[in-house]
Amino acid sequence: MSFRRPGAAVQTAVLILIFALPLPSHGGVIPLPAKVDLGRGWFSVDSRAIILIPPGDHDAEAAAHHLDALWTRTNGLTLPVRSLAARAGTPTIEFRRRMGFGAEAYGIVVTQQRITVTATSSAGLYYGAVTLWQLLPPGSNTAQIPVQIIRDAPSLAWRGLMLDSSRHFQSPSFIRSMIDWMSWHKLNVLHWHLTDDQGWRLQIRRYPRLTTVGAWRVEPDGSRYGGFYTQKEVQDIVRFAATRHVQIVPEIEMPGHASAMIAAYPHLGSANATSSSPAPTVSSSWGVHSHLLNVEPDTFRFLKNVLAEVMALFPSRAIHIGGDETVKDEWRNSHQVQARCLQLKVCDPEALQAYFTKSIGRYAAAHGRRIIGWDEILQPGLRRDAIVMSWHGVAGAHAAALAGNDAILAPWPTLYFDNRQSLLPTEPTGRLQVISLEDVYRFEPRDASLSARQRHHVLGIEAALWSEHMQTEERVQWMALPRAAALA
Ligand code: TNX
Repeated sequence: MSFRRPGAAVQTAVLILIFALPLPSHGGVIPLPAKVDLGRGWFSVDSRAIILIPPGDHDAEAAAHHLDALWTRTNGLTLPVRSLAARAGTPTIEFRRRMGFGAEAYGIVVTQQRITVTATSSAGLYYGAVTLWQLLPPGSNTAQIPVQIIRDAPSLAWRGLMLDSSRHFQSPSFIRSMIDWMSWHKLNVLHWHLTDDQGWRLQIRRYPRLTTVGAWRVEPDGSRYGGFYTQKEVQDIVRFAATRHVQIVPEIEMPGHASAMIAAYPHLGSANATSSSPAPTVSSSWGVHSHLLNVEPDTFRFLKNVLAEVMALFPSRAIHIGGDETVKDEWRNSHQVQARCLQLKVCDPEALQAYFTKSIGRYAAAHGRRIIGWDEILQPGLRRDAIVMSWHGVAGAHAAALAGNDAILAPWPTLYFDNRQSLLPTEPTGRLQVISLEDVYRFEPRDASLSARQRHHVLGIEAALWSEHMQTEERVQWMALPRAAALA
């Protein structure tokens, strides 16, 4: 698939936002650092400056080269990266490692002679570099950064964006560019929605039909639409994301939103074997579909084999198993499912979903992972290590926190970036509701009604790019920015 890198457009969006918003003395950094103390005077950056790193510190070296690459791109400024101090009087930008900073925290001290970026972790050094990049106004290769002291650490650990690659497919190079600009905003989780009714997008070696069949649909005009990521492509993306301190959390939807999986392997479905309704195909329409996986031991074996390959590809501790919008009619009407429920003594369809979640959760835990699901998984008996992603507003997250489960706020409509941003005619077609930049910026993730301990269970926030109405990569980017900056 041919593809034009959207780098320039994103960069422009980031820069317009940084320099056009009349915010207080933040130095142009998004997100606003936790603490900025401005002093007097300036550090002049020009081509005589050097970047100094501790000898043999690969994380500092990576952060330094990243800063250099960004300044080269936006300012035409390329500085030497060295591990030996230069002659007295050489303007120096130093990366330094020191204990005592939090997991993603860093400090920057700007004096007239020297800039020092200090952190304990690799992510902290990286975020220090990103902040420093943004402190220099773009466009010129000689510029001044005000004397100041910055102390920064994120207030939430999970700062996510969800990308739906099922309804529409995006190229690996687009995914990489998205990871890049996410990291410039210090967003750190890409939740990758890889399977749904309209397409299965991840190569699974053991079950090739998932992609030979499940990745392709016939559109209403008769054309074939689809695509998938090979394991090699995924490995490359995961490796790239690690260099940007972005964790990729894969989502494999079950037991609903599974038409593509069932189209590829019909024995996984629950449609009544004797019914005249045809087996599901990979869907070419939107909305909630009725097809559910069945609850046979064979189906769980299949899912576990799939998850084994997923876990081998994605080091993320959290694995998303969907769980949303499971209309239970097929389960109620299927002889096979009913027979199995009698054996299991779980005949209430809601309880059957809880059984489903429990089986998969146990498997994930046995492999050192924890499941995440949409808030429908919050049912009696949910494992304590399961994470609840609240999309029915924030209620699901609060219920989860009260129950002692970790939770993520991903509420419709505010963090649903498939909603349009304005009523301007330049807005794409799609959802009618308007969620503006300001609406997103004003979203308040802290709920005063939760106790400190309950609040501790709210890991963070996530915005969703559901792609039914985002046919192209440019459209995904349009819908994501600048609202992702407000999210950050
Ligand atoms: C609901 S939110 C869904 C998605 C759709 C989205 C927008 C959620 C967990 N499920 O399948 O894409 O609405 O239409």
